Amino acid sequence: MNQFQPIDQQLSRANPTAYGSEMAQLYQRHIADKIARFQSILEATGYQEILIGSGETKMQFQDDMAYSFKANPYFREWVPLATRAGCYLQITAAASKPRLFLLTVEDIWHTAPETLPPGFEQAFEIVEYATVDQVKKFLGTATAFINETNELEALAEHWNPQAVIHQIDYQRRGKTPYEQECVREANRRAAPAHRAAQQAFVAGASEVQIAAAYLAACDCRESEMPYGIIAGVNEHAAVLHHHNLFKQPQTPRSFLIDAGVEVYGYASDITRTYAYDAGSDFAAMIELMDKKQLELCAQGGIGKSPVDIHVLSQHKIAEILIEFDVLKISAEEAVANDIAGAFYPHGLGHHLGCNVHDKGGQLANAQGDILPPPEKYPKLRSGAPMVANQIHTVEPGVYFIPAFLEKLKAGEHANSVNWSRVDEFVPYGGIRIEDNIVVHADNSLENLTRAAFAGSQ
Ligand SMILES: [Mn+2]
Repeated sequence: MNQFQPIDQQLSRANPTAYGSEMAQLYQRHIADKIARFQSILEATGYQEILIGSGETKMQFQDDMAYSFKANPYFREWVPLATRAGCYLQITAAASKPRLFLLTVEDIWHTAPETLPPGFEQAFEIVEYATVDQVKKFLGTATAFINETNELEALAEHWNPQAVIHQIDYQRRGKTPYEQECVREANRRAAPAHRAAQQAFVAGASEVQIAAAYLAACDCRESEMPYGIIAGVNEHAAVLHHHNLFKQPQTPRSFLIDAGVEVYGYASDITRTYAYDAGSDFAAMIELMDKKQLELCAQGGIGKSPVDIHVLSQHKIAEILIEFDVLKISAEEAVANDIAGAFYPHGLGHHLGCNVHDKGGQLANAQGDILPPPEKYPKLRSGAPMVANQIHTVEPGVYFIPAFLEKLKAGEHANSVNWSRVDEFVPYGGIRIEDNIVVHADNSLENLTRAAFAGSQ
């Protein structure tokens, strides 16, 4: 694939025009679906209209440099203009087409702002404006205004009203076919970049060089990543959010990369782990983790509890540790006494969409009541039963984290662990494998990530 094509041609790979028009059609249906969902939000909350701002460019303190801009997720779920500041979208009870306000000022310093992909503009009545006073003239009387800043001077109670925010988060759990395709494409574009990163690791590159290889392969700037690239070589694979990438190359043993791609404001979120020596115990442990991860992926379904599947994943991690002679107890004991948790200190997964950690995973209802995580697993991001068309990540991990191991060694369960085996695995850091799964309305499961890797071979 030619890496140096604009995004719409890249999206189109095999047949650019056909893919582009297919996406435009999916988008029209997406907007029709969102209008219907927002009509019921207006009814439920008593507002006449909702106005969503994309946000403002932020300047660095005492400097004339701006931070890279990213439109907020409430705007991005409607409009794929992730890098365009100063836009507003107006959804009213009366109008069939939402009104999209685009800030249009003469500017010789910057290249022209991002525009909508071909065919997408039909979804809106587009109004170009230069000052917010012009936007204000279009506003009705009962407006909920959603934006980080309140330049339209909405009354405090109507600026980001929680009742509306909860409703939006709740409806967003089920993804439209267009949203699913965005995340699917974000997986397709990430798979070859993951391979490029793996090759750079095997060649002995530094973490910074590996990240550069990833960016080059998906033809993105770092500011376009849905989240900072995590690229941990050797012991760094045990640092769950290792963003502070090292410039010094290391003698390669193990490599964990957690990185996605963003397509039209939607993210993929993918983790892979590699061993340099294919004959090592660590390589065998990755292979077993891969098998267990696929078993966990198969557990999803409408009405299923992510908490139950997380508890199951704790058992599977314990089984891996037993298999490799790290634990000397049963899986049941390892989970009951939270010994497995010392090697696997995070949740199994989260909702995925235009937020990498999409909101709504803990919502019991549209009124914003929360289903709190169980006391034993306070870090779980999703407790609510799965719904149709939800996209979930499945990302079990096993790590040798010195701080946790020291606590375990000093505690009452120290004898449950074979410490010489632990010492052998510490230099490899850890393993995480993460896929993105759609729970379809017919209750079938689609693994977007495995399909993307299979398709990019
Ligand atoms: Mn994730």
